[in-house]
Amino acid sequence: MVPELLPAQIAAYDAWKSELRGALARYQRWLDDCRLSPPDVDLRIIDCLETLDADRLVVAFVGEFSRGKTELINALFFADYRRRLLPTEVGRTTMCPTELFFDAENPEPCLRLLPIETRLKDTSIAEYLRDPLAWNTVPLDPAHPDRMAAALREISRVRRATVAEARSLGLYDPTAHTELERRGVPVTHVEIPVWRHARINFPHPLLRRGLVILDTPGLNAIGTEPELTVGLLPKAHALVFVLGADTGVTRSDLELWQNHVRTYRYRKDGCLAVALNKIDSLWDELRDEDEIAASIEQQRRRVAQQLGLSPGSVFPVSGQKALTAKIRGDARLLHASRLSELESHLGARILPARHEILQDHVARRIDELLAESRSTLRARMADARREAEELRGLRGRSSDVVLHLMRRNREQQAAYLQHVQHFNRVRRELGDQGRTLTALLELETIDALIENAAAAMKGSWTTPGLKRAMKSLFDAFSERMAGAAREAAAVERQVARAFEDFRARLDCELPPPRALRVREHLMGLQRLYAEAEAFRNSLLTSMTEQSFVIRAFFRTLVTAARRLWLDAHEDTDTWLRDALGPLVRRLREHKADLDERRANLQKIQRSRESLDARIAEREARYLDLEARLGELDWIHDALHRPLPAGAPAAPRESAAPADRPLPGALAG
Ligand SMILES: Nc1nc2c(ncn2[C@@H]2O[C@H](COP(=O)(O)OP(=O)(O)OP(=O)(O)O)[C@@H](O)[C@H]2O)c(=O)[nH]1
Ligand SMILES: [Mg+2]
Repeated sequence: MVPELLPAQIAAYDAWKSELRGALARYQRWLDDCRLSPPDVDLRIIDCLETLDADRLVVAFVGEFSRGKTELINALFFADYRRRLLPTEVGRTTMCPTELFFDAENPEPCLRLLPIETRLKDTSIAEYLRDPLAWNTVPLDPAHPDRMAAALREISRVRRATVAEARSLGLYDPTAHTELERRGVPVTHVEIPVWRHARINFPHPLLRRGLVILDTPGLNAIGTEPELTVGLLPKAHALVFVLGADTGVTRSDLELWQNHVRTYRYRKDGCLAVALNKIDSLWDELRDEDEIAASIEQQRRRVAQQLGLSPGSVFPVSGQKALTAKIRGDARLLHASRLSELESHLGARILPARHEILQDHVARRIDELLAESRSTLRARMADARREAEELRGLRGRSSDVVLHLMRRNREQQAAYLQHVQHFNRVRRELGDQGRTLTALLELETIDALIENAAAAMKGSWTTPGLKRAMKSLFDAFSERMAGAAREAAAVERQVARAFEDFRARLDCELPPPRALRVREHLMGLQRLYAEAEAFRNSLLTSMTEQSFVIRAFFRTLVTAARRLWLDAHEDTDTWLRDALGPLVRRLREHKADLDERRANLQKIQRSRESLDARIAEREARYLDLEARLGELDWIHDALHRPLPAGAPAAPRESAAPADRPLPGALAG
């Protein structure tokens, strides 16, 4: 069997995610053992575990029709079925955007198809996802690839429609018929796709590991389905733009590149590759290998120049020969197909980037918790040490000293009551400022803005009018979110001051306050805005039914912006609820420590024998806490571990102390 590069790398990435899951589970146990898991901490860990489970690696294929996108997908990912799984043919084949994935919660293999007529309704594809009845479902049988391939032919289905119907669906392109009309041939009917969107769910090993493949139809159809340009393509972690070596860069290839692909280059978390497919069309038995290689190289340079890229981003390949080679186990043909160059580029670019993003997301959120756990433990250690020292000082001293310590304890208890009063004041002030902040993020005000914009759009059927309405809506969004970000910064400063104050009052370590994420949401909104901008500009060149497209696009964008708003509101609410949590918890521990010390002093006053036992118990507690602190380092390291090299799965760096018994029970 010929080696499979990308699958091995995806497996290594998946193994790394399992390790991360293990470290999180271990932290959960650690928190339970130390009686240190307030509900919001548990929620945050669960949220990180969900992020890991939901993590997908989305690879999208874009290009004009018949360049070989689907054939490349067959060769890169599904050659193990030993046949052509997805339909490919001369001419237009993939008639609607097609997603391939595995959903562990609904594991029944099936093909689900959304009828094209749904374009007439005001419902987005994202909303249709929640409505299973809107889709036609065809069961699939992965045990019989032949039957499965036959069922998947449905993706290519087309039907005849009147021009009026095509127009109402936003699928009529008058430029396609100018020639006929010029000759006086009336166009009454056109061919349209039967389906608007296809979702293929089946348990292929790669899809099980979180790979999602997005195949798109060619012929600029991509511009007529706004959910592709706003929803699906920007979410892809890798975008493969497919060209044909037999056709070179045609005008329509260039249009597609300029309108929908080019901007993807500037994304720091994405990988863009250009596949110059069908290089076998340049193979020629009358020429020697060097000559063929030189002409492929020449084509590659020309393509790179036309797209304004370096030649290194263009990958000459033959999807069809690669598929044949993999099916037949022909290593020479596979080598000649040059598939592995494209594969290793994708693997080397997407997986480390994905690793970094996920690690950043999970590790950063858990690092905040780890910092809090660490400072809680250090504060507990300081308490234990302070008491042990105090008690050691009692050895051989008169009972006056005990009385003196008890007096001091009383003073500290009185000071504690003052701390609590001060804390309540701080909490009230934060509550007031927090309400101002959440009011700025209220969804109702956003919905009112949306309604106004929708009314303005209904009133203006011209494309510039629609575009203006969209722009002013997004300007209003950004302005409001920027106001919220300013307010958030003020609230954060208030909390930081309170922490500083309590650090001095209690003479103890406190974690740094957690960060509020409104600025991130503002950035998310700005990204959405930039996508809208690019989309508006791209429409200047396209001749499809513009108002239809813009309205659909508007719906998609508005849904995304509302989601962002909702997230910002929810995040802020959660943050406000627990911003002072570390202070409450420290105050509680401080009080418990004072009470325990008073009880100890009373016992010692009654019987001096208990003194040594107390001291020993405090010292043991200190050592126990120290061991637990060490465990946090292991958890931290596991969360920050680099991505293991590709296959074969890298050996584990160090044995997890999970195998070691935990230190003895601790009274928290
Ligand atoms: N010679 C040659 N033909 C290829 C190659 N890759 C694909 N083809 C053929 O080109 C035709 C189109 O391939 P598809 O994979 O259907 O192309 P597509 O880009 O998915 O096209 P649409 O689905 O219509 O957008 C089919 O007949 C394929 O067999 C290749 O590397 N070499
Ligand atoms: Mg196709």
